[in-house]
Amino acid sequence: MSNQKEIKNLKSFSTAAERFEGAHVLCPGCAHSIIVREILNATNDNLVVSAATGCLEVCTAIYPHTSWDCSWIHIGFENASTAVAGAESMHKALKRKGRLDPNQKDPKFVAFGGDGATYDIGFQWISGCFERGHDMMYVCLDNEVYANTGGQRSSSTPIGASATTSPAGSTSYGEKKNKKDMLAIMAAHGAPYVAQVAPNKWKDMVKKIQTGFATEGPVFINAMSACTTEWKFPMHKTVEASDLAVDSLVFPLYEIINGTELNITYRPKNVIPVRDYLAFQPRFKHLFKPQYEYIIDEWQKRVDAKWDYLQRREEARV
Ligand SMILES: Cc1ncc(C[n+]2csc(CCOP(=O)(O)OP(=O)(O)O)c2C)c(N)n1
Repeated sequence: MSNQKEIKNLKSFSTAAERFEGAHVLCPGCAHSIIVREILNATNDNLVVSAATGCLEVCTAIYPHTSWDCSWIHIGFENASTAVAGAESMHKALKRKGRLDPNQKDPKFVAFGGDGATYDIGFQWISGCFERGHDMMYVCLDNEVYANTGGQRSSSTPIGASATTSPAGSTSYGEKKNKKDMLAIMAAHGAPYVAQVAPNKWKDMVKKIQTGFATEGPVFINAMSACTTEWKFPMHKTVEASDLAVDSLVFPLYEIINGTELNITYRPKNVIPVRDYLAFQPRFKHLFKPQYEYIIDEWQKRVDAKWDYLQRREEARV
């Protein structure tokens, strides 16, 4: 079982013992740091953390400084998952051989990667860890772009977004493909727990992280991480961008248990149109030209259909 922190209110949560210190050079307004703080603040357990190459890693470990007040390793772009899986296996083996203090609680093993590291380049390693059933949590900081290297598209980049390798211009509306449904793919591994979270819905997020830590076996968390630099909204509007994402249902919040039981965890009182979400982010501004309006309409239809599907899955429990 995990050593869960009691969360009374936002003030007590935000001032809880810090294991992710303020000293980092992430962009002002970057959601990565909010998400990581929320995750680390959700537990009192010892942590073994790995970070794939990406914004989080380069900005939190500039030698000789570190933002991490816990065991932490930077590993290759592709294998943050296998690094903590290896540590978890070693911990198990040492325990079995009686070489660890039996009174010491087991640590939690957590890997962080961006969407480039998760949806694309590290995917086979993550899939392997989930197939082998390691007792670990993998968190994708999903900013829908390879932010650290200048904003190239990933398979998480949504259709119509202007990214440096899929730029909008006189003959292009930007990215041509729909975002990959990573949560469905990870649930299809039969993982005991997968969930989507967003930092603005912090209570929902903490609950899911605590559920994840209390779960035995591999846990996948897809965290929406609004990127002020690549989504091009003002840096003080990260929470507003995140609110628009969850209230438009572009990024619905739900969890899937054992690959089957689906629970929707946030139902907006007033669902806002997808176009309001898009209008907030200049990476989509060209979609408002008359010739590209159809992309917004199609997007709205997809969001409606997905929401309908999620609700039917929730009722059917399959
Ligand atoms: C195998 C490999 N390919 C490419 C790179 C170069 N690289 C380093 S960080 C990065 C972008 C990371 O993007 P993402 O995983 O989405 O995380 P973000 O920076 O957006 O948080 C790239 C392409 C690398 N270090 N290793």
